[in-house]
Amino acid sequence: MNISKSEALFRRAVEKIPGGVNSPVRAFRSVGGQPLFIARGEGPYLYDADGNRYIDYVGSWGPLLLGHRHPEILAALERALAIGTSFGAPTEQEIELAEAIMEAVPSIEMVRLVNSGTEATMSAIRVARGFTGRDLIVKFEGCYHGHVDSLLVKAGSGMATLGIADTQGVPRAFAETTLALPYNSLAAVEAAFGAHGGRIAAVIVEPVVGNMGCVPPLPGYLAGLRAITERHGALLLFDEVMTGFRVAFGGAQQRYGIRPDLTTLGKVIGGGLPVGAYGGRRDVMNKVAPAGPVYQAGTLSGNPLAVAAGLAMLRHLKAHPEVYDTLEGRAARLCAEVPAGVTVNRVGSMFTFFFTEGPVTDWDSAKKSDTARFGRFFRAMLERGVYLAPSQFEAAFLGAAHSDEDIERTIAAAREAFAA
Ligand code: HOZ
Repeated sequence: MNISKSEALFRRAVEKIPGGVNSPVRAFRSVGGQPLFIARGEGPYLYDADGNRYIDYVGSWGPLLLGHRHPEILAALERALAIGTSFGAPTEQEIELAEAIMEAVPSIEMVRLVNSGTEATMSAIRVARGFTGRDLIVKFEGCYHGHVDSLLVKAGSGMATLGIADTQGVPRAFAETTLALPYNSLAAVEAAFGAHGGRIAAVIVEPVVGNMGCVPPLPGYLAGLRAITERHGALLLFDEVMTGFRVAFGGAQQRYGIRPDLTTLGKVIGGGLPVGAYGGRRDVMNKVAPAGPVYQAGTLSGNPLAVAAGLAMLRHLKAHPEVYDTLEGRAARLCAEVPAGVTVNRVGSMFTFFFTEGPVTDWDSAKKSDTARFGRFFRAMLERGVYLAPSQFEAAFLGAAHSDEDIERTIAAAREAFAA
C-alpha cells in the first residue's frame, strides 16, 4: 500500500503540531505506523491523500451515523451557509434542535447547547455541584468524559491508549474531587456512598462504555446506580456523548429504560460538526445562568451551521426509525465470527474486538487484552482496506451507509487478519 503522501504530510505536521495531530487518539502510537492523512470521505468510505480507499469504522469517532456527506446534511448546511455562519444571538433553529432532542430523550426537560462533548460534561458536573451544594464526583475507571481536569482520573480513550495514568497539569486538589471506581460494580458504589454519601454531587457514567473499547452495563447495573444516587440525594449523569442517538434513537437511557437526572450529548447531534449539549431535570437546569447562578457560556454555542447539521441528522433519524434495526442486524452479522482467544463486545452499532478470553466487563478485564496483537490486527485490516480506530481502547462504529457488501468485505478481511 503506497502511503508516501501521508508520510510526507506527517513529517511536515510533526514540526508544527504536537505529535503531528490535533487530538492524541489519531496518532497511531499504540498500533505502530503513522496516521493516514485524509483527503475526503464518501458514504462509508474514507480516501487518504494517496488515493487509497478504506471502509470507515471510525466515523469521525462516532458522529457519522449516516456516513460521510449525507445529502440531507449537506443540503441543510448549504441553506445555513446562505444565511450566515455565526450570530452570537439566538436563532429559531436552536429551539428546534432543543425540541428535537427533548422529544427523543424525555429525561431532558431543558437543554443547553455547547461546542463539544468535553464542554458538555464539564458544564454538567458544574451544574450538579451547584444544584446539590456538594463537591465530589464519582466516575468509573476506563470511562472517559472528555479532557475536563477533574475527570481525567483513571480515564479511558487516549489516556488508556497512551498509558497516561494521570495527566500532568491537573492540580491535585481538582483530582481529589473525583472518586474513580470500577465499572459494573454496584458494591463499589455502595461503599463510596457509605463513606462519602453526603459529599457526592453526582455519579457520571457512560451507560455503555465506548472508551475502554465497548463495554456494556451488566444487567441491573444502571438501575442500581439510579437507586443508590436517589437514596443519597446525588444526581445521576449519563454521558451519552457516544451513545446518544447511536444505541437507540433515545440513547442508552431508552435502550435500558433508566431515567437519569442529567445527560450529556455530542457527536451524532452535530451531524459531523462541532457540537455538544447537556440537559436534564428542569429544576436542575434552571440553575444555569442566566436563569440561575451556575455560570456557563460560549461564543459559538448554538452555531447555526452545527445546529443545521444536527437538526438534519435528528430529523432523518426520526423519519427513518428502521435505521436502528438495520444497524443492529448488520453489526450482529459483522461480530458473529471471532476466533478462540478473541472476545467481541457489541451494543447496537458500537463494538470492539478484545484479544483476550474475556469476559470484558470493566477496565481490569479490558486491559488484559493483548494490545500488541490488536496492533497487528489493526494493521492487517488497514492493509485490506478497513479503517478501525487505532487503539484497543475505542469502540468501532457502524453507520447506515455501510452496505451488506461492505460488511461481507469486512468479514473477509477480518478472517484473513485474524489468521495473520
Ligand atoms: N472522544 C473520542 C472517543 N474516545 C475520541 C476523540 C478524540 O479524543 O479525539
